[in-house]
Amino acid sequence: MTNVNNRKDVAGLLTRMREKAPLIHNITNVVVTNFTANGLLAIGASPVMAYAKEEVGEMATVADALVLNIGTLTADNVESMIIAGKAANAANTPVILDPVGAGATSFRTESIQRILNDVKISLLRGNAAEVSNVAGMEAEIKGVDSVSSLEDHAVIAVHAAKKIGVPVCITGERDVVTDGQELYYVGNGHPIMTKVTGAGCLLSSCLAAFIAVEDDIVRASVAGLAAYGIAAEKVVKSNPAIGPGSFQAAFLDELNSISEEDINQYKKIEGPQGE
Ligand code: ATP
Ligand code: TZP
Ligand code: MG
Ligand code: MG
Repeated sequence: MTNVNNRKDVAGLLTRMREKAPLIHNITNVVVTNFTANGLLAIGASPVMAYAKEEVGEMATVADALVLNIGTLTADNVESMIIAGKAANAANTPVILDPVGAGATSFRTESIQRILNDVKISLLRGNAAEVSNVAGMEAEIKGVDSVSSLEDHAVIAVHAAKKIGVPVCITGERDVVTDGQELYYVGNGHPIMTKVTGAGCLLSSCLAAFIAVEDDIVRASVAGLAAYGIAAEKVVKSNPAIGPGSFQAAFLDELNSISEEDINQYKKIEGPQGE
């Protein structure tokens, strides 16, 4: 596999993404719609939100990546996601799935399974509990004292990737990405990101932008995670007392200005090839 720790490989993907300014079709939740569109613009991609059954197939076909996010799911949206996902599959457009709140209600759990049955996804990105639910691992992880330890995240991610048959990214204090064989950790980021709703949803859409220009899903995800986390770190470094409201605005500014040099200097990536 390509050495993702190679400076040019990881940082260079940011430039490649910006040169293409990939069109990212989002079927996402009502909480994060504006933040997601602005964040994609800031990092250098082109956002579009389209939900109607009458148009999602066409939109997914012309898009460079499709993001399915179940945060505020409706029965209509599930149908739209499946139509869009099938069209994306037919057009070889990568599909990124963010299973927000999977397991919280049976509607979410069942809808995710319907989507996975009908649509071939390229990356599943969520928190540890969501990924465990999607992979049907809740019973298996029940007796475990804590499912939040970093080791647990790696075990859950590998198990889920093997079970679902697609690369998986679990985020948190340290992010994990795996295709079920190789596993990478990305340590960039800052706890203040948990105080901004949509930090995870926007991340999924930003990862879609990187995946739109790189077929190696794990490598694209590692690059996107590092860029995203470093942008947050830079905000706090320049204003250590910043609160969530100002952080949200400053984070968009930093996504806009983050450079290859920043990634080379600050990336915290651990993987099979070492750092
Ligand atoms: P949740 O529903 O658990 O809030 P989420 O979908 O919002 O999940 P997160 O896991 O919060 O997604 O990840 C969003 C971003 O925040 C990622 O870039 C991740 O690295 C970063 N992040 C989350 N928690 C921390 C933390 N404690 N320290 C550093 N970075 C973090
Ligand atoms: N409720 C439904 S979707 C949503 C909330 C609060 C946003 C979730 O965003 P994230 O990125 O998973 O924190
Ligand atoms: Mg969050
Ligand atoms: Mg989330």
